[in-house]
Amino acid sequence: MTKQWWKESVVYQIYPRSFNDSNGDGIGDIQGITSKLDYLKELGIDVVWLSPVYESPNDDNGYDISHYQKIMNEFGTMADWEEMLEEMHKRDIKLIMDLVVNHTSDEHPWFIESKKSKDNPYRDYYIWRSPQNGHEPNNWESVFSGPAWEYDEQTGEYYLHIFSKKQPDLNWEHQPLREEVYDMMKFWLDKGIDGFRMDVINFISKHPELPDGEQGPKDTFGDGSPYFMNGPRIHEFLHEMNQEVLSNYDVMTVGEMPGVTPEQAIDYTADHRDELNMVFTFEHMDLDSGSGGKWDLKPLQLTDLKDTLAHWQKALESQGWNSLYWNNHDQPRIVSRFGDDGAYRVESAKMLGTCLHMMKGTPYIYQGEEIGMTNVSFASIEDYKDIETLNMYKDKVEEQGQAVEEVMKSIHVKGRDNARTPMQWDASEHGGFTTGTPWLRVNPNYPEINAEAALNDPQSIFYYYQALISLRKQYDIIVYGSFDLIDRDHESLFNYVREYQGEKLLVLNNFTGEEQSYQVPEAFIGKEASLLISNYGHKNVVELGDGFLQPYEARVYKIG
Ligand code: TEU
Ligand code: CA
Repeated sequence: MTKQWWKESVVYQIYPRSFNDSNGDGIGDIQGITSKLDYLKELGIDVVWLSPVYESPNDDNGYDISHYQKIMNEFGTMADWEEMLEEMHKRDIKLIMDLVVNHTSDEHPWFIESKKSKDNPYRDYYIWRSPQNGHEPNNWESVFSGPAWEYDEQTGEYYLHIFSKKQPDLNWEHQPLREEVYDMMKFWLDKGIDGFRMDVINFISKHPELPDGEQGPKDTFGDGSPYFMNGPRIHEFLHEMNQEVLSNYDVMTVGEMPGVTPEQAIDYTADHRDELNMVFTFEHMDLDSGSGGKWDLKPLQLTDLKDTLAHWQKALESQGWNSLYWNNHDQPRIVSRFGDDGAYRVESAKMLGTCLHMMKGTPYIYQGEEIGMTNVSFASIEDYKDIETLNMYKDKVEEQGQAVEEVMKSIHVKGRDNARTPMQWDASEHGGFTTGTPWLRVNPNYPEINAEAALNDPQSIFYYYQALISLRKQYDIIVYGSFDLIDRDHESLFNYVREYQGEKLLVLNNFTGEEQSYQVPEAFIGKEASLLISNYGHKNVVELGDGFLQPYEARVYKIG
């Protein structure tokens, strides 16, 4: 088996619409990415995960694809894409593309054909059902509010859309559809890409009867997720994809899997399963949501975060592989969410980076995380663009009559546009992202928080992330060492130990703005330790003993 290079890699996610605009139309583009590859090389990342750049009407900013093998006009041309890939590979940066095959856009030619008639050859590429008592075939809710079914007058049937009504779900039970997906994957792999991130890939197998979900007496909809996540043929489909396509290339794959558990993740990622290399879990991203879902705000309990991440570390310690992330284009900015985007923004961003990057698994950095970009709080819903947010606002404020202030508070804390405000390159207008009018307003803190300022500050979060990445290259214990949580009950510290071939790491993270005392584990007391990294710049060699951590302080000691 070829070396599993993705176990030693650090991945950087680019959301192309918001990364860098090269032609002044206010929309990020591929040439804009190519012009920033030296910046990424300086950071030290190994792989870029590029969110979708395929043709799309942008109902969900490219996650609604109308042609899988054409580049979206706003982003540039196939020649631009080929040049970007060549320039990445010249810099020894690999590229994984976003594979969105649970659904297409309703403007995809397959769907345009499928809805023409019940006996159209493409009918079974999608999931159509007859009305039930004149209503939707079941009680499922869309992730983007409202029913998960849309009625089509022409053929008198409903089609399923777990996401927006412009994102009809593909029918993976239909083998010709699966073959078309595999051909498309080979098209991109034969162009030289190095793998795929797979969008909600554990949704492609649904319960064949599509039964009603559990519905409380006050609920408008039922919970369909047990029937559209991790369905009965999911492993068969992923193994078929692996055998038909992936196993013929030296690539990495990561499956985005809402609702997946660590135990299920073993079946998706263990080597002998020949399915995927790793998965994105959502468990740690749901810990600050109440029973009403993501918009129902709940303070994070650090012990919950420790239990969740430690569970994933232990479950996949000897089989399968973890992906490690705090941020992506769907999640609010971590320094605002689990850190402090005020007085301790820099310290807490560095601490959060330490806590994640010293764990076992492949770390993912989302654009702007490396300079400590924060959430945004636009006053008016008019300033927000994300379909998930706009649909929720319409549903809660306009249809349910909820208070605007309350709904706007949830949007400020959890809205996906927090991650999609344009990358802040410098202190010039619009943060140097565009010379035009940005498609989404830039965070007003760009004069203080931007890449140029970071590159000119030796103490910046950028150089701290650069150091974390280079430590992973230097010490196999970080990549391959065991993981053991310590001080589990401590409400403020997230401390853990790594061990490998006689070496040990002691990783200390203060998740609060107060000074905290800590006790050194038995095995470390009195031992001479080198300080690999600290966000308060301490001295290098110490004799370990109990001590104190400053607000949001992180330290990594190595013994042996
Ligand atoms: O996200 C899947 C998904 O479930 C997310 O929508 C997540 O639950 C929600 O955004 C949390 O707020 C993937 C893509 O990452 C997302 O951008 C797409 O909108 C979605 O699938 C549909 O393709
Ligand atoms: Ca542009």
